[in-house]
Amino acid sequence: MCGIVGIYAYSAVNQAIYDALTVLQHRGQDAAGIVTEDNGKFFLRKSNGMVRDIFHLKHMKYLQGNIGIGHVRYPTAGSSSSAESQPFYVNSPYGIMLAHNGNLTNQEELTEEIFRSDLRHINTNSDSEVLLNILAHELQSQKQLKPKAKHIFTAIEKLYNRCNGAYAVVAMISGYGMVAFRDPNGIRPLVYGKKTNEDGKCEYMVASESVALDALGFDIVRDVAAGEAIYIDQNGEFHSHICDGTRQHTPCIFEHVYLARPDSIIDGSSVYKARVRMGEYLAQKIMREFPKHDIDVVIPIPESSRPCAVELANEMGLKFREGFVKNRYIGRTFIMPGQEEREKSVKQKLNPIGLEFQGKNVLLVDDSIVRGTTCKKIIQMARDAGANKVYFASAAPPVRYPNVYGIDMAVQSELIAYDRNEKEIEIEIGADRLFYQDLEALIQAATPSDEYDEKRNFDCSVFNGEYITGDINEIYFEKLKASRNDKSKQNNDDNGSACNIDLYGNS
Ligand code: PIN
Repeated sequence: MCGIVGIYAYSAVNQAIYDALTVLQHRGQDAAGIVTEDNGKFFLRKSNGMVRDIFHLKHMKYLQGNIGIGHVRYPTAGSSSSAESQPFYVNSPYGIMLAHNGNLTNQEELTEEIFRSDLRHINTNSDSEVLLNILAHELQSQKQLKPKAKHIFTAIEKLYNRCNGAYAVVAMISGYGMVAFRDPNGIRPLVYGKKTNEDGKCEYMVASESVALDALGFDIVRDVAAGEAIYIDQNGEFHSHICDGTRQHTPCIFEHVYLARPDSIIDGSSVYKARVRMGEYLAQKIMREFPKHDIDVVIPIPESSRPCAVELANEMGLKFREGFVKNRYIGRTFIMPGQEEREKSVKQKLNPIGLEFQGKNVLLVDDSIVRGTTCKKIIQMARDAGANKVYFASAAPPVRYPNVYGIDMAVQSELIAYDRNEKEIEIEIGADRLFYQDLEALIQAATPSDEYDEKRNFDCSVFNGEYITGDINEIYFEKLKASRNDKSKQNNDDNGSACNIDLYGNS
């Protein structure tokens, strides 16, 4: 999972992109980068770490120009080495910089193809470098010294024919403006907006989540459609084109479960509202399955489960209490590479308030259960704090399949729900009783109110194993396993070259 942003303005964009990246920081805390363009030159600063630690005053001064893109990363494919932080650069044609959120599912074939047919060399394990080189090749094959919107859209059409998987992309073409596009299934989110500056000129912003546009004072225009590309040319003219309108729009439902900020609206659906509804539906299920329950109090596991837990308590007529305090200065455990790091940080991250647990039957609510290691520890924490019975509710259904569309979750064997039924999971995590949301209810929760009677399509592959791109098979899973288990990540990290990059030498 990553966050991307692009801004086309008429004054310096460095601060605005920095600010947008801090708003998108929850989408990745592993690395960040900003590139701006001024007078045909790119200015790049990227490194491992949090946004606030990477960009110092000297870097900000260096990032000159009125157009720029930015990226926050959690690694999905390849390693977490800083050499693979984004944006990526290719010098031909024109000079292109690209930032990407998602995952190409045919990266290996494409890397081979790029080398053999396009005579291009890929120097990292990153699928974003592959994507950039395909874009570059398809632009080059238009053979235009001065490309127009139609040439850019044709290149993206060809890219869609070659690239499978999930990708929300923002790119800058030196001297020719900014491009953004979303994969034909629109799996990863992308939204754009505009604002009029003091001189009456229209400035544009594109980002992974609408909250970044809100924070920067841009009016949201709409989500980029599945298979659509938008292009703001060198004169500030806006162009858009559906480059592939043939496929089903299936946005990732996990954005609503946990990834996105609650104050974002994705494809017309409020993330906050979806989480509230998850609480409502989960409460109804608990009341159906456990009519004579003895729950005293509902306690959220902060942060993302809170709207769900509040509504769940409300619907069941139960007390809602804050039983855990979260140390907000520690990163999200889910997006921390390495099991050891994740486990260690649970204790440092959450501390129980004893009096909310002593002698009570508590219902803990979390957004999801993935590996189950964190929730097992939290249940034990509740018992140690004096709880009588500990019930557990997950706002999402059991996660049984790996994510191949840009969320670096876990390999299948590391998922607690892999080859376990709900009773076995309940025993494994040590809960007195476990409740999971039904998938139908989750889909309904994430469907915007005005489409409430229709069925919206989502990518629910982690819950139902249905991969919309149609190219996922056992061989793919085997390769994923090799690249994704914690051990191989550790090796990759160790081998990653240290690399703080300022494109023109200003380290
Ligand atoms: C909470 C995010 N959320 C917490 C991610 C833990 C699964 N985990 C998914 C629960 S927050 S486990 O948004 O960072 O606050 O099931 O793998 O143990």
